[in-house]
Amino acid sequence: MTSPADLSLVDGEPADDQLSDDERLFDELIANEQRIEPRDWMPDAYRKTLIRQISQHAHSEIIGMQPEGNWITRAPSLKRKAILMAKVQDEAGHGLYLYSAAQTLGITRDEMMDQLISGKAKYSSIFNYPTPTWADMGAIGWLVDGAAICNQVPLCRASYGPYGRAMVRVCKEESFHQRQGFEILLSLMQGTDEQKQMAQDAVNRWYWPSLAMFGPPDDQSPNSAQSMKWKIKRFTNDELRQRFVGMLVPQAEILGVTLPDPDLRVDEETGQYVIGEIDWDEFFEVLRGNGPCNAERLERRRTAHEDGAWVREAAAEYARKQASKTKAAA
Ligand code: BYC
Repeated sequence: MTSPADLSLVDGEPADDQLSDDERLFDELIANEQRIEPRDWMPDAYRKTLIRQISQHAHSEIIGMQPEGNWITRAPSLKRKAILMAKVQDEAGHGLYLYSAAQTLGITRDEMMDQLISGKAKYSSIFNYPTPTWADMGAIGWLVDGAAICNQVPLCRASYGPYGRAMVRVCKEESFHQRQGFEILLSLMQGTDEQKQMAQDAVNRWYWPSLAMFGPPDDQSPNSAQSMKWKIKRFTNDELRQRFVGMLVPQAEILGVTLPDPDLRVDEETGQYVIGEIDWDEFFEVLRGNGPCNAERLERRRTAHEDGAWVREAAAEYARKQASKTKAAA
């Protein structure tokens, strides 16, 4: 039998007079561009979506340290080494803010770490590609951090307070990262023919994966519509991808590199860039764990986690002793 509650469902949403006070307040805060804070009531699905997105984002930062970490010992000068080390440390910091933001939603750091090292959690597809040359450091900074900025600047306005606030600092640092990548490529493009070729080759390898980084096309993005209603996401995956290409084209001209898309053109009617076909089969294969470096990245993370066990034990023991000293003094 159909209940009165079912009858009042319009497009799957309860009628206004059936919302609880909590739900009404939540909806009002979202509608008025105000922030949801950790102690506020929120729908379970909102909480779950945020835990999913923020923890995946944190994992991406942590796994994302590896492709560049690969070049710290081989950077071409002391200055380049110092800059690269600072950048990789920034990524670690981003991971930590984001794990802390996710913890405010009720998941523990240990649970998130287990999800990552057991291979259950997703992290950005982009970090499953190799970095065989120094020019990859330039291409990652320019393309991957560039894509990250495009995606993350709107996240500074995410409706969940701790996530939006974490993004403000992250974005400032990402913009330094993007410039350092651009500058590496610019130096190579002003160098020998071999260096120019190395830069172009890195751009050729990172360009398409960086476009795929924005996520599946809108008609295959199951989470976008709801996340936009909740004002977690402010733009769709395709909108951000489009914006990114628009940002790259003039920069590629300054660099003197070619974007490896023969179909790239501006649509005269809309003024928008039209891009060639992204290889979505490759993207979904990487998500299934079958990218060129998925196994290596997870194995490295697992080893680092095991090697760090003594630090966690020592910190926990220290905290335990401090707590018992404080208790004894009270
Ligand atoms: N890779 O419905 P959709 C950095 C998944 S690190 C893997 O569109 P949503 C940096 C998606 O999770 C910055 N998985 O999802 C670090 C979903 O699966 P589940 C990384 C992807 O959430 C070091 C399914 O596909 N940035 O900058 O609405 C060095 C369907 O997708 C990907 C972030 O994490 C992908 N690329 O939108 C240098 C940004 N794309 O969970 C640089 C924060 C999609 O349903 N995240 N999937 O099983 C977001 O903005 C959104 O989560 C996404 C996806 C746009 C990525």
